[in-house]
Amino acid sequence: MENHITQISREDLDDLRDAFNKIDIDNSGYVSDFELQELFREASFSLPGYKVRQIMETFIAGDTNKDEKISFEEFVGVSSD
Ligand SMILES: [Ca+2]
Ligand SMILES: [Ca+2]
Repeated sequence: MENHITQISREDLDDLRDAFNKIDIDNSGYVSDFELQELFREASFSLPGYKVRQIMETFIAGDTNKDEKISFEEFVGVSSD
């Protein structure tokens, strides 16, 4: 688990960092509730409801330290499954 992040290539990590920064609207370094809701609102235009719920559940499960926000490390864990 500690080494999780190093198994991802440098390029993938840059892509993930870009994606994370887009979701992290207020640049707090965490994706919090309202930012996730914003993401899912946008996703629901192009994805069916069950798919959006699936992603939401993945994100909620990815909050491994249960502080109700997703750090970049947690985001990488979710995205590389
Ligand atoms: Ca944020
Ligand atoms: Ca967390």
